[in-house]
Amino acid sequence: MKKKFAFETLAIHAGEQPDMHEGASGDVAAPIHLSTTFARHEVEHPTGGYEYTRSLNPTRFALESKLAAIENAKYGLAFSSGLAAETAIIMGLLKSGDHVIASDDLYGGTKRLFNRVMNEFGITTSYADVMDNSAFERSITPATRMIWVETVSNPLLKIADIRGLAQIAKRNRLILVVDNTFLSPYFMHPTDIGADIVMHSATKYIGGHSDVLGGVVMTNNDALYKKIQYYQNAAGAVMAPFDSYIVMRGIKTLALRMERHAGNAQKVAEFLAQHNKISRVVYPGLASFPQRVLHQSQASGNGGIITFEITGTVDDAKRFLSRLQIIALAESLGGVESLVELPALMTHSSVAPEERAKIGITDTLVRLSVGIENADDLIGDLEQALL
Ligand code: P1T
Repeated sequence: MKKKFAFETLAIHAGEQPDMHEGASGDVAAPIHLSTTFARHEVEHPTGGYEYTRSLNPTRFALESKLAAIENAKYGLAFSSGLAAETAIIMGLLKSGDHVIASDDLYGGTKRLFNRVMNEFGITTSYADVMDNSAFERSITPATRMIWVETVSNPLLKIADIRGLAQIAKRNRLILVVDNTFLSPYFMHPTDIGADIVMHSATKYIGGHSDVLGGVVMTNNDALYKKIQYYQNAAGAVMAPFDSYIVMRGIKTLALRMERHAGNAQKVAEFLAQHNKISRVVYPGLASFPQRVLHQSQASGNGGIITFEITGTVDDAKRFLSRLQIIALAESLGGVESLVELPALMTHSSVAPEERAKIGITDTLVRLSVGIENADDLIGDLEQALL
């Protein structure tokens, strides 16, 4: 499909135009091809290029085409989880002895993958303050091959300067990888402003309904794509056909959902900012957000995640969380339903306590994923739990 169409149109149509050939059924929604293998007339000629679902599956390929279109990129790849996508990028592109510089504030599972798994294979990682580009530059060694950042970061919502980091990456021949899970392709295209690779946990906004696990990778670079695709087939953590269909279905409403997530989050953040039991609110849509200018220079919206500090002790924070009635106390984010969690004891518990303290993940820091329910109902729920 041509790239001239707007995001909303591509999200619905890219990758799945109805098959109108004589004898075809003309499905408007792409069919789910569950077959693991594909018959051929002759040994050397697979029908339509399909051989075996791990290598290529029509439903996954439809999703991968849609992903490329909505990122304005050349290629898309779909994996069985966000961490499977991360593993494919790292293992597909790096080798033992290579070094990665990652931002200090990352999803706990990503840090665990770098520190406890990749480290065992000889791929080492050092961490730099994502708000200081020169810290990345200072960390470069002769072995450095990759820079890895999240925009917006999990859970402290720090903004990585993608254009600045892209220049550093280019000067030093490094691959810049951006995990854009928190904004989704609707609010930002890192590949348009210099990222070599963008990845997402599709389990979050892209899927959008907390009912499918997935990870996606988009790039414009032919060589990087070929290596990651080779690894996808060789190691095998592909997204299943049924899951590919569910993710495609989620993408069709991504624009609508992201508008509502951000609109609700703005109202909830403003409510929290004036509440006397909340000492600090971090949300890119608030005037108090320290990196507002940088954020606005590279993204078109603020997303649906808010982090805030409850006054008092960790027990006060726990009491608040267990009093909520609509907002579920659960890990994950980006679904239609609001979710809340305590990063220090939940999503980031695998990060060492002294490291958490250093980057600012306190025991009373709460992360709220604002869903698309009625904003006043959400504010009412927070208000009664804060009493
Ligand atoms: O859970 P999975 O689909 O494997 O994705 C991992 C991942 C990668 N990147 C970011 C920014 C993420 O937030 C995640 C997963 N995060 C959570 C489960 C969470 O509650 O933060």
